[in-house]
Amino acid sequence: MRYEILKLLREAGSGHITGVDIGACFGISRSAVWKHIKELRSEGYNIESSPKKGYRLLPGREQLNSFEIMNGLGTKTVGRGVVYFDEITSTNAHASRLAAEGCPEGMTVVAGMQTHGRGRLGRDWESPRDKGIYLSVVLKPPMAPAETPIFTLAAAVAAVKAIYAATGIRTGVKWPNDIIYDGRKVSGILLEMNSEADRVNWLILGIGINYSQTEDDFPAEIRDRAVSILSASGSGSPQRKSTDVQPGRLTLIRALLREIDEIYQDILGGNNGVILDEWRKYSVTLGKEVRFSLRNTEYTGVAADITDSGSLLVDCSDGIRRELLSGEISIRGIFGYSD
Ligand code: BT5
Repeated sequence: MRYEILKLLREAGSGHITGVDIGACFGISRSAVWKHIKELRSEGYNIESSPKKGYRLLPGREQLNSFEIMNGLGTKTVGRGVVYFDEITSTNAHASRLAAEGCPEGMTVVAGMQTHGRGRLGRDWESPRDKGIYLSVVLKPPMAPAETPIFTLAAAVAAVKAIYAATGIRTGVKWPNDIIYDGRKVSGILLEMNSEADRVNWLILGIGINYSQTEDDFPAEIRDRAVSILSASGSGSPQRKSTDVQPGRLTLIRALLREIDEIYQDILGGNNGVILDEWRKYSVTLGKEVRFSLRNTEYTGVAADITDSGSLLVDCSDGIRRELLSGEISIRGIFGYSD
């Protein structure tokens, strides 16, 4: 209810609305209106009250909550339901629980911090309070498990586009799940799946974006390989449009949900080719010298292309073209691989 009142105040712009009028809109008493106003204020909304004129919403700090994320989002699937937590273990873990309980497709979990943010293969994702974006989306595509790797690449494309749309910063994708700015990781993607042998039950698409960390906010082990949006935008880099004002996390989250939604509709419509082409466009991987290990053997080669299913093709120095379905690569010049 309080967010309905907020909506009304927002629609009134710089005008006032009396408690009586608000109460009449929702069939509640003036004192009930006052209770909701107090709650909104305690959340951080700047609401002026004048005995004669009523209430008025004044500009204030950006608020992150399910209402702000969903309001007027205009997506078909993603973010149709949003739950927001100030703190959670892991948005992916919570989204999995919601999916197991039968939540609708598109349900999105967003958090202000994660105590056990997950990376791939049991690794951690550093998720300090209010300094990053931590979100997970439940998807239920009608497809086989083998077709799902495209989702990691699709999410990477969505993240690059959303970061550019919201901040003007140009990032790139490192196969399979890293978003890179200036050789450092600004965002990572974690795709988790629950499936039968031949059918996906649900996917959890988790995205973490470093938003406002300074170098000191990152643990020493990753300080030289991690970067945040704000430190990137402060660098005066030519990779940034010069006219943009600093957006908040809310703008970026909404841009991200819209991009994921759009790309999800592409996947459902069988338009993987569009996604793969965009991925190629944003790639910092293709054409580069890469190193990887396969069944305990180290290889080097040149990343040649990605396949329709999202595997990486590498022309190895022994003359053989190898296909990587998943896993890890090092790219010369990124994350300290320089030998
Ligand atoms: C990833 O794993 O990059 C996937 C990260 C996904 C995080 C999101 S946040 C919302 C959702 N809920 C979750 O619980 N997770 C998802 P991986 O490729 O395995 O990279 C992990 C490695 O990146 C770590 O071992 C560190 O070396 C490094 N790392 C950890 N935190 C980082 C950060 N904040 N920024 C940059 N690098 C980081």
